[in-house]
Amino acid sequence: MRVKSVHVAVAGATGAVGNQMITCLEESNFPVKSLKLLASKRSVGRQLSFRGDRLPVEEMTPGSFKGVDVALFSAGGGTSKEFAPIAADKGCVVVDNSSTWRMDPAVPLVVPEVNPHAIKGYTKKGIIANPNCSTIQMVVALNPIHRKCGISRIVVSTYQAVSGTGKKAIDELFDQTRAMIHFLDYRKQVYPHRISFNCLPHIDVFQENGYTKEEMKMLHETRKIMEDDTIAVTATTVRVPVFYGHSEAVNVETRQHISAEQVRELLSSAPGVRVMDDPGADVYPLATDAAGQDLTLVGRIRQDESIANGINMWIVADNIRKGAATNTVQIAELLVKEYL
Ligand code: NAP
Ligand code: 12T
Repeated sequence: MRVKSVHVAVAGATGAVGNQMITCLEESNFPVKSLKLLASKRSVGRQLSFRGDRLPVEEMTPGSFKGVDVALFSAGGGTSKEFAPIAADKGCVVVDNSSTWRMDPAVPLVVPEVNPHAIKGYTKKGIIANPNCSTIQMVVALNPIHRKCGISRIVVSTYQAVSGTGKKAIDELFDQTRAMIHFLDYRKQVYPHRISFNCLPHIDVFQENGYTKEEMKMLHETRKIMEDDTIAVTATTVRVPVFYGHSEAVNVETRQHISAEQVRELLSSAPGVRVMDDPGADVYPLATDAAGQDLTLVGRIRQDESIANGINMWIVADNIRKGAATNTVQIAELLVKEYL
C-alpha cells in the first residue's frame, strides 16, 4: 500500500523535544512532502537540517498552519493552548506534547503499543495528545501484565532526567556540576535547589493534595490510556542528576497471580519492550542503555514477597525519544497511514 505524503510542521523545533522530532521524522522515513520549522521570534534566522537540506526556522503565528496536514507540537503548554485550536481550525491535525489537552475527553491520549485504536477520536477536536514521559514508559511495560492478569494497584517511584525540563535544565546540570568540581559558586535558574549531586522530590508544580502535578499525571493518564478507571496508582516523582533517560521502580499488585518468570516471558514478546534481566551477570537496564534508542527496557523483575499477587520491576526509557518525540512521531505515522 502506498502511504500518502503529507505537509508537516514542527512547533518548538529548536527545543530538546522538537529537535528530536526532526531526527525521528528522518529515521522513520515518515512520508514528509514538506517540513515547516516553527519556534519563537528569538529563533528566526536560524536554520536546521532535515534530510540533507537546511531549513529556516520561522516564527509561529496563526498563519503558520495554512496548508499543513499534521503539526507536531512541543513549544510549551501555553503555546499549545493558544495555537492547537487555530491549527485544527485550518484542517491540520495536531499531535501535542504538552499536558494541556491530555485529559480533555474529546482528545485521544495515545501510546501506540497500548491504545492505537483511540487515534480515531482525533476528528472531534483535530488534536491528539502525547502522554507524559514517565507514564508512557510505565504503560508500555505494564499493559501486557494488565491484559493478562488485571492490575489493581501500582506504586511507582521515578528517577527522572533533567532533559525532561528542556534545554535550560540540561545546561543547569552541566554548569552546576562544573562549578562544584572546581569549587566555584553555582547558579540556580531552573530548579529551586541544586540538582548536581542531589535528588529533588519535586517535578512540575505542587497541587493542593501535597502531590506534584507529575505524580497526579501518572494516575490520571495511566487510567485514560489503559482504559480502566479502577486501577489505583500512587507515585513519587524525583529529579536526579542524569541527562537522558528516566528510570522507575514499579510495584504492581495483580488480581490474578503471575510469577516473575511468567512476567519475564510475557514482556520478552511485548511490543516496544526489551527485557534486560540477569542479576547474576549484573544485567539490568540503565539510563545510559536507554539513551539514544526507542525501546522501553525492563529488568529486576521479581516477586513482591510481602503480598499474595505482587511484582517488582525496574523500567527505563529515553524520555526525549519514547517519552516524547518518538511516541509523537509513531502516533503521526499511524494517523497518516490509517486515517488521513
Ligand atoms: P525546550 O528545550 O525549552 O524548548 C522549547 C521550544 O518551544 C523551543 O523550540 C522554543 O523556541 C519554543 N517556544 C517557546 N515559546 C514559544 C512561543 N511563544 N512561540 C513559539 N515557540 C515557542 O523545551 P522541551 O523540553 O523541548 O519541551 C517543549 C514542550 O514539550 C514542553 O513545554 C512540554 O509541554 C513538552 N514536553 C513533553 C514531554 C512529555 O512528557 N511527553 C517531555 C518534555 C517536554 P525558541 O528556541 O525560539 O525559544
Ligand atoms: N514538568 O509534558 O520537567 O507533562 O520533566 C514533562 C516533563 C512536564 C509534561 C519535566 C514536566 C512534562 C516535565
